[in-house]
Amino acid sequence: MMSRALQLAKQGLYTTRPNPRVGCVVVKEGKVIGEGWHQRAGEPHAEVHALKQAGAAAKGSTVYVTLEPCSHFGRTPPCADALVEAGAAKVIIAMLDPNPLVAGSGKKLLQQQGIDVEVGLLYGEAYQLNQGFCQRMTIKRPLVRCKLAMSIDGRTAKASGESQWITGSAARADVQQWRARSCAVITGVKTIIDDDAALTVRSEQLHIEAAKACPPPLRVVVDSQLKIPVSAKIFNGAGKVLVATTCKEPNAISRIEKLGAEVVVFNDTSTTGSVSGDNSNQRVPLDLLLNYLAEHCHCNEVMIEAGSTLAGAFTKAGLVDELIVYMAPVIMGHEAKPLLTVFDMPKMADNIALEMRDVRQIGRDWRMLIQPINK
Ligand code: AOF
Ligand code: ZN
Repeated sequence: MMSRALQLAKQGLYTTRPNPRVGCVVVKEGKVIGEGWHQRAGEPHAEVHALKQAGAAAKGSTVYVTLEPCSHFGRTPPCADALVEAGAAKVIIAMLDPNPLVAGSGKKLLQQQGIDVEVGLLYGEAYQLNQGFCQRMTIKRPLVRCKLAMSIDGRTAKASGESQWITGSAARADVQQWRARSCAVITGVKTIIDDDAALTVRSEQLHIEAAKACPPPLRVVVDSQLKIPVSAKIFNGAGKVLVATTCKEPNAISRIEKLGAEVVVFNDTSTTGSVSGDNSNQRVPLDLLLNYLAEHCHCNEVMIEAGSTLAGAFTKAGLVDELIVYMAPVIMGHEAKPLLTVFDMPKMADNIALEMRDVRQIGRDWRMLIQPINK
């Protein structure tokens, strides 16, 4: 029953943000009498849909829900109250809600009303589905995926910056599904200058139907000197644009704001976990950028689609939760740029150890899902 609830929750993979994906199953005498999942922020929660389907029969039922029922008035009223009113006898919860507005109080409310509550069934699966939401709530950082494409000789762009295209159309369409589930896509100003990337979701390339309903992701450019050209394609596509900079020059800032983009000025901390986006000395602090995206933009999952310098800096700083590496059967040559530019690692002991989580062929390329160990 909890597997079914998780399956239902996954139907909201592309659309619930910034809310978590949640599924619910109402069971009576061994039979499913109601099912539901949270579809979109602002709309009813999973429990409400499932209880509605069950109707009066929900009295005395057992309810399986993938996240602790809420106890607060947000955009919608508390689900814990709805469960009490419906007369649920038992509620089985996969994981507690890390949202400080809930965090155990939904469970407590149910118990105070005499409902039998169990927590932890299929916890691992439930956590994985909402890892980004959980990280935003607990460490104020979204789940960070870094997408990279390389040749078999480990190169990601020619010395000139040219990189279109290394992978085939099937791999590039696969990237679109990852974009569609992301709250934000992050790049560097160098990629904007070299590729004029729009970083939008191309719905014609989405083969998963549900992904087509995704809200357009926020597009973020790391540009410490505000060198982004006003003619850049990114200013025209669907979705908001945020430019992260260390430049405080009012004219340079208003030039970008006039295009409808938000400019966020960070203090240059020049720590190792930061990068300019254009090889200059000024540095946008990447950890603070991620904090900003979590706290102010409610980003649960973000995807980095950048060149080797910015991708390397995020990785070296330990800010990447998952690398998505596409490897194309092509050789790009010694002069071409490496997959990741990471400095100051002279010894084997300096290596960043990773683990392979999944490898599969997508069209003519290979896709590897790689995670830091212990993540
Ligand atoms: C549930 N069931 O299906 C979901 C929950 O603004 P609201 O009212 O939509 O509340 C959003 C918060 O509710 C969200 O941050 C999370 O803590 C919880 N999500 N809770 O009982 C659901 N989606
Ligand atoms: Zn709720």
